[in-house]
Amino acid sequence: PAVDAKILIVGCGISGIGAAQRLIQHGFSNVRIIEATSRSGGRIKTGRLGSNIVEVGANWIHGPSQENPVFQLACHYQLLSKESMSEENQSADIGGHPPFVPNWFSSSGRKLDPDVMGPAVELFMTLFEKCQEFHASGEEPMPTVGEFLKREALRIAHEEWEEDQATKDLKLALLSTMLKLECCVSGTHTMDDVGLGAFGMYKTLPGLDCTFPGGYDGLIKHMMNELPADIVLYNKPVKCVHWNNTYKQSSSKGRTYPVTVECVNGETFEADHVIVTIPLGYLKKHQDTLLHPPLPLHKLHSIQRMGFGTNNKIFLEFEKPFWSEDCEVIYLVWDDEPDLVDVVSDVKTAWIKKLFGFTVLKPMERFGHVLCGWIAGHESEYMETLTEFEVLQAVTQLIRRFTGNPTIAPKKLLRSQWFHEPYTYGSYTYVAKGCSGYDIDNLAEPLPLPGSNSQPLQVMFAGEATHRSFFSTVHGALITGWREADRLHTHYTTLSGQMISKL
Ligand code: 6YU
Repeated sequence: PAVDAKILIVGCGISGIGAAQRLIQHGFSNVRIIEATSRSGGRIKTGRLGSNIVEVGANWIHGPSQENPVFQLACHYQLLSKESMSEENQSADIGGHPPFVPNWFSSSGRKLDPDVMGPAVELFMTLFEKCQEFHASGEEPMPTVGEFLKREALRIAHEEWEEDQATKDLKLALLSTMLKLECCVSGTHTMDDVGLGAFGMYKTLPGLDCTFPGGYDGLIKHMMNELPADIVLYNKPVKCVHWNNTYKQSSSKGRTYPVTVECVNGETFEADHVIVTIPLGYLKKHQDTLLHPPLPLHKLHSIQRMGFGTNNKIFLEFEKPFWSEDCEVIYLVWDDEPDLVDVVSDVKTAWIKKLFGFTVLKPMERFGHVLCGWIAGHESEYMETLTEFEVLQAVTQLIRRFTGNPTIAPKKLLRSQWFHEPYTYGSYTYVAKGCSGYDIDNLAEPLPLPGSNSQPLQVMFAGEATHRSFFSTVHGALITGWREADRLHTHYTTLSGQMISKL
């Protein structure tokens, strides 16, 4: 390979770090990462709630088993518990939905009966799995996941449920809660925005989802330690990537480079190749100015079509638990929602109704009594505009109402604000209504397009949004970084092969 090729990576999230690591392994020595913020890790962001380590961004290794490169690295760096690494955990195939032990509370302040609620959850899961099958079968009975789930759930409830109306309504209200949960999983405002036919493109890997006891950022630290110390230029937001020799620099001496990266502060960096790992949320916002010449139309359209939504967390610490000892997830069921809704009618007054419930941070010996509330969509984006105190008040009121206990008061709160992160603009990618795998391929396609006479692979694209089946995950992002590094390696190996054969 031409080890002196000058390569710039924009963004120091896991995909950018992965790309740098792989390029260096391939023998490229002229590699730099340009990062807008003062830290590496991007959407992997470990924070603190008092003395507790909490994940503001990515939470789990989804599908921790041998095929998952994040799991492999985490094992290599010894960052996981023995239990997470056990054969038993690796072989558990749970289709992306960990079997959490639930507690259900209703808005009238009652704890709900698991025997009554359980079958409603099972129905939801069965329908949800059905949604994932349409991709392979090629049919799409409805345009979106939300519409399909609602139609089928209401039909089955009407035809098969035999309880009294009040119990039926409560079970349907639980399905509204489940829809709100799926909004968090998919990172969307409503499941009515998620395309049904493409939904099954997302692939789950075997393994019981696990966390990093010392924080997800331990993975970032270990990976960064293996890179040259000065590889990252921090606090340098990139304004524009000029390609095809369109940036004329008076100071250019010696050889010329096809690409110039221009930062917001006016600094410029020249390169043979640039790997852009910027999140889709940022690309959507700056799609017209981030590249010069601008992105080709089909790429722009795919950026517009793909979905990128917000999912936020609200961590709360309590003196003592109001949930049962074995409880792993708390569902909040609104009595007045039997019509399967996953959006609120008035965001300003009712945003809190979008919070589906809480996961319990375990083990208790380490965390004490800490819950993580989950909220997606426009309601979540509105929550970000409120003060921490206002959020605390709203959540306290909510918990008091659902438990019927007017004295419960969280001790501490920490929430994420991913929509207001200027270099992310949301949480992660979903396949919106009308999207297909081709949109993801378009996003990942390097510039210039095939058939052009100019120098190939000037601008390349990595990041979670560019992986067909693992979008929205850390392992997906990592694989795309490696993919682009390998693409350059293959390019130069082929080139040198051609030169040798000419000699
Ligand atoms: C996972 C999980 N997880 C929760 C929440 C969030 C995410 N994910 P990065 O953004 O990291 O890096 C880009 C860098 O570029 C960044 O540093 C920027 O500052 C920089 N940059 C931007 N603009 C720039 C500019 N102009 N100039 C210079 N630099 C610039 N993933 O595996 N497990 O539990 C979760 C979760 C709240 C926000 C997650 C999870 C997603 C991952 O965090 C994310 O994909 C990667 O970190 C992205 O890395 P990257 O390098 O691409 O970008 C069936 C079905 C449905 C499908 N959905 C399945 C559900 C699975 C998703 N679950 C997620 C859930 C949680 C809870």
